Amino acid sequence: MKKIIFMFAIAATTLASCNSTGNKSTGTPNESNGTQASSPTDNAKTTSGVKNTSATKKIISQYLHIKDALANDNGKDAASAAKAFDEATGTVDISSFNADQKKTWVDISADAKEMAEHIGANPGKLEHQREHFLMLSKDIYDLVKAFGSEQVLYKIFDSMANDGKGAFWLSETKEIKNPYMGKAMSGSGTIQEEIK
Ligand SMILES: [Cu+2]
Repeated sequence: MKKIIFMFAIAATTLASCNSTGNKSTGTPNESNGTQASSPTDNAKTTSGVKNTSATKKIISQYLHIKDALANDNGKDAASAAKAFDEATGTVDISSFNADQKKTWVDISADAKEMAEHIGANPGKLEHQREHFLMLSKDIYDLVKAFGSEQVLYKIFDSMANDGKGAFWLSETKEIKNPYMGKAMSGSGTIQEEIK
């Protein structure tokens, strides 16, 4: 019972911080995430040579569900996929990770989990979900770079997304269905990288 109360407290805090930073949320989290995002990738690339694709498989598949839901302007489906994503982060078995992978996992998963919680808690706010999806995409990119991916993924960039600042997402297909623009500008974006 104590645990349940504690979890509610965390959920409440998350929601409160989400609402209170409503105006700032485009600027501040993006910047802080940007600086975090580059270093784990570089570390992982140079130090953790071993691939571990099975560990991150479930997470990537839920990420792709969120992506599809946002491309279809479906905030409800995005929220339920984000909840599944959040649950999947808790089931990852880190016992086979080497020290560098463990560190990378701890750094990335905590941030990714937070982004997923915000997406899950805001089914009626597509734009807000998209702001968090942008940061989640950076996390997943870093994750895939560090642990590999069982399926080929494409990094797709759209210069118009994120209020013209540009944003990328990861996709399992070359077909461009923009999760930031939704149906209004579905085909906007170019493939930047193929990740195997
Ligand atoms: Cu939020």
